[in-house]
Amino acid sequence: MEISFGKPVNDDGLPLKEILKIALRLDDCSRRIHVQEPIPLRFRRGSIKDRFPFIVSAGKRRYDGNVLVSVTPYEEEHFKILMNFEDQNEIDIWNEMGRNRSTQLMFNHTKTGWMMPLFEKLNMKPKILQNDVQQLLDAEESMIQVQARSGVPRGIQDTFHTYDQLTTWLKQMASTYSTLATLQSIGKTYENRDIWLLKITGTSGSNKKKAFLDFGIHAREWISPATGAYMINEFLTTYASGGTAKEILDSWELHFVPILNPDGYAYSHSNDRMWRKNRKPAGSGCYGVDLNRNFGYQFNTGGSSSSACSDTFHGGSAMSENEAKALQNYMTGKQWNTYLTFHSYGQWWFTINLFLYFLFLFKNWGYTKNDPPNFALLKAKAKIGADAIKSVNGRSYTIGSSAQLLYVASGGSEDWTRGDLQVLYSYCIELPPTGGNGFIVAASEIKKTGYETYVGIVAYLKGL
Ligand code: 0X9
Ligand code: ZN
Repeated sequence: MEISFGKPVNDDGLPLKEILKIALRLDDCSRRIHVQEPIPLRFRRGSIKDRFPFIVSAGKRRYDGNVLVSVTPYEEEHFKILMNFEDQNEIDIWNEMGRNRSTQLMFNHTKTGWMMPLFEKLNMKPKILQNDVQQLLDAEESMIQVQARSGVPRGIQDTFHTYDQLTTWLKQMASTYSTLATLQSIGKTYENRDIWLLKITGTSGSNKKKAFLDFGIHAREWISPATGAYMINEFLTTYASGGTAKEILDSWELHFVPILNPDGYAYSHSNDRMWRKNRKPAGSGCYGVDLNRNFGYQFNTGGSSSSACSDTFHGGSAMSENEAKALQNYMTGKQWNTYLTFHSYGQWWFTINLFLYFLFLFKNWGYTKNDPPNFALLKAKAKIGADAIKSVNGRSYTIGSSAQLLYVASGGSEDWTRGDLQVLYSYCIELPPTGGNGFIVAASEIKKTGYETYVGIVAYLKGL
């Protein structure tokens, strides 16, 4: 990598050389495993609001003047720069990074003066996609408000609902369809919310297979719980008329957790639309553990952070979080035929990443030729689902291991269900879109994504 160091370009007058030193921390090539020392305070960037969001919790956090930028990392240093910027809360990485793939980042426009030239110098092809993320959030908020005021009774598929609304709806569904559905709380969050599990199965059939499906492990990925609710609704309301729902429910028990991260989800509605983690105090005045880095298989072996303020903070120890423990308590000791965890965004159907440990041993960061065990079989089963999804609206999913396709990330739930619970068909599905406005999607997406995903999952289950 050749970089020429020019005059100071950032708004604090730090020379580019200094910025790069902080960004790269090349001596700390294991940053995603252990961050040895905290970043010195004087190098920490962002406003007080950025660093201590709890101080301004009275209103919703605003993203005025935040730009959404795409960059394309293609070598190890690029990933390190992005991950270190994220650790220092300089940027918010919206979707997973992948070599030679465009990654979307959000940061305050006051940083564009040094950030954009830096990315240019590194040939990462920076491009501003949105000048003001707050405008997207305002549009989303007014869409929800308009629907709330319209007086038209809103179905579960018409808008994005809060945790409380979804709770009420789940209770109603469990009572309306009491022969098919059972609602239970599988644990309490730090803020004492219930983690709901709705078990759905038909009134006929025996020796049923078991599927576990969870949604909303990451708070801001709103299309995920909405898709979960769509599927629950579809199965329950169409069972009586026979056909697909009956065929599936008479041979399967479907165990749905529609919101695996209730505190984070509630917070993303009330305080900060861009919140990702849960809400347990994490230390250093920061909140939240990335639940998808907290699971206990190959915990903390790459792609997660030990910094409490990071969006990928893995937590104090494996399975330290109530949400992960709730899943563990419920799932352990039962025989599962498949585990599916739904995120957004990117249109990926990820298999497990069980070879991460070897990546760690050989410091072969991010990429490997090794395949997870049974890779061909896993991809073949995923393809049945992905093909069915595509048949509905033409949207394609890419199938493969996320560490091979994109970048390492350890402590994910699907690696744990495969590694610890031996659930062979464990997958992580990243719902639409592929890019665009990322987490901020139109309410009409709920029906579109919901239906195609329902069709895909039905086909996938039939194929198992
Ligand atoms: O980074 C994640 O946790 C997931 N992507 S997201 O943008 N929704 O946050 C991908 C997880 C893939 N699975 C594992 N790496 N285990
Ligand atoms: Zn996610």
